[in-house]
Amino acid sequence: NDGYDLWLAPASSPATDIRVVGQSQTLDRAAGELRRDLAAAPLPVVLGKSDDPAIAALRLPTRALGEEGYLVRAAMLDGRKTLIVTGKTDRAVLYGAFALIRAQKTGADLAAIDLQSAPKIGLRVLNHWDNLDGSVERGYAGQSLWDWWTLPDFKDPRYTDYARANAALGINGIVLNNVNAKPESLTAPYIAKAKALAEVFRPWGIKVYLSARFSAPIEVGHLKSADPLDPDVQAWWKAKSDEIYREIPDFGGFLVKANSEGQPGPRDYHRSHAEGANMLAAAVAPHNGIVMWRAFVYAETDPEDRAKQAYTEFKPLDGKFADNVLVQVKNGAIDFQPREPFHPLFGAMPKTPMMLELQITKEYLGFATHLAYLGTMFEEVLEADTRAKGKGSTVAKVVDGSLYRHKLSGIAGVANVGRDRDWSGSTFNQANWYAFGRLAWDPTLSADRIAREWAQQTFGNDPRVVDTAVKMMLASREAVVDYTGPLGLAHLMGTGHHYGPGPWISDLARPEWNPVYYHKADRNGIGFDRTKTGSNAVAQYAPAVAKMLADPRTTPESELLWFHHLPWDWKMKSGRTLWQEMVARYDRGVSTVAQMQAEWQEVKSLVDAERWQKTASYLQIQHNEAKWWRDASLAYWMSVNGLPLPAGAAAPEHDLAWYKAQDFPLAPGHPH
Ligand code: BDP
Repeated sequence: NDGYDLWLAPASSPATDIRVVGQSQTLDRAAGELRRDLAAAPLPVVLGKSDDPAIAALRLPTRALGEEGYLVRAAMLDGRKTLIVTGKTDRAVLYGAFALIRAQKTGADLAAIDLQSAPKIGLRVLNHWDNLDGSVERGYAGQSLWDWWTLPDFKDPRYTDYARANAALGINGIVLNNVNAKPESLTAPYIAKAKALAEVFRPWGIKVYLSARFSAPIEVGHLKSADPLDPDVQAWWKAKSDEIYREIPDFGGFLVKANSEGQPGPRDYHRSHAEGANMLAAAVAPHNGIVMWRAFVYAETDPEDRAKQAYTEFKPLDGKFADNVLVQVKNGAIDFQPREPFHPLFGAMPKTPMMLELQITKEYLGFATHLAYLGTMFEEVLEADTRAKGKGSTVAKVVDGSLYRHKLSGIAGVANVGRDRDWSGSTFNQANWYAFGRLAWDPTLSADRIAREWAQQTFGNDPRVVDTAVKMMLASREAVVDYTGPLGLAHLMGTGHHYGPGPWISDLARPEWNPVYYHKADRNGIGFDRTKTGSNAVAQYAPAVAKMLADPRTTPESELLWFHHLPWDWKMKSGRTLWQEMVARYDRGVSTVAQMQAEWQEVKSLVDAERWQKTASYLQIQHNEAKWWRDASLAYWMSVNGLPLPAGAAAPEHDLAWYKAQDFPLAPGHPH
């Protein structure tokens, strides 16, 4: 088993009595999925839209389901007990079909089944950071899935399998190209390629979107400027949007990275992000398109603390964005670190729909090889309480639009797929794509439950395998936090590739690119003071949160050094000093990986050889590298604090100079 099937493993003896009422490509696809993946069922299955006369006559309670919600339940049809899969639209029926398959694969009794679910978030989107040259920025699963060379003429069957895998989770949008966008993606030949992909995806309920380069009017349109207030520029974007919609009538809209890490944007013309976004929004509005405008900026507005910059720039723009704009915000204020506190913009812009951007690809969590299940990390941010409107104002409620009653709501995941046979570079990485999709549909699902249902669909229902996989998954992300940066430390990795330890790095051009800027360790202590005596970033949070974070004794220890600079002998809740606790966490990280290895060994005879062996080899790599992280980090901290290791702790294998000399010249997914 090479993992190609993902969560779509075909049934060995599939159900045959499956009937569609009504007619559409999507309904046909839904029936096809059931005929392939649903194992022999005790009841016949009928699928169709709720307004089809045959189904309407059953008077099922479908009214509250909205456009995309489904209902799966047994009813008497033509005198036979029948499983009905229905919803208002054919998309909803498709989601119902996948839900039925999932329920069966995870052990539900079909005779008693009663499923009813509607997505809480409207836009459930994958962001591909795929380049036109076939590489994928921060991609660790091979080349881009999109073969730009043979598109639009050849539609690789893999595109269809990709759409199926996404539709099974309820993902309904795909941004095709990197946020660091090339202007060529907006030219006619590339629009034709996007159109070909849109045609594959459409029956699966998936829209395509494009990342737009803000300066395209200059590069593609040969205008002198890209100033959003310039009528010629506005006219160019309007014409360009009309051109795209002529080819792709259900085109979703644009994603934009502007004035960030060298990308052009409205600030180049002294215009605000809102003015930039609104110009694009006006161009797509007549076609019901939207703009997802990223808040990942760290201009020199506030060089003292990068974590404050997006808030400083965007918060004053609340209320200034057009109705069809969403501001897309990363989960944390720096950049997809193994752990970050939730971004202070969540809850802080009540008049603006806020889209959450999560990274599924593991740029900072060990690329493809390290096992790190991100369901727990996604859950942590979604459950975080912004306190913006009192207790229970979770990030999930900001994102799903319920807290401030927005019509538009969205969530984005930076995809981890490529042309590897197993799509995601490792079996367990597939779980991160799965978890993103499931949480996008329902952000209140638990990471534990998602891990379990993924494992059941991936490895089959043997509880020994499922329990083991789930146990490994639930411990895995915390292990990465422990061995790379415990207690709220972050951004300690090597330059450029972001792989491996580099806490000593201090020579990069911009201060906020250097690990030393983030940990601020010296002889006396460690950590970034973000309280009143420091950058006062805590003041960007709602008062109740700010108050809690202002005091190291009420700050969660997992975020301690993110918010506070503390002496090495600071007393922790465990009774240990800060330094002792740090060492203990590094050790715990390494030993958790060893534990995962031992657990995986136990199920060797129960998992197919190919997937077992690849996972075992990757766990070995992870163990070696966890040790590398631990040893290099401790060697460095000791060179700074001059403290001995606590009794019983193993000395680093090499001296600091050795770790500093480790070179890492070639890394996948690193832009050259
Ligand atoms: C960082 C990546 C960089 C991306 C950037 C972004 O290192 O490659 O371009 O995020 O999100 O995490 O724009």
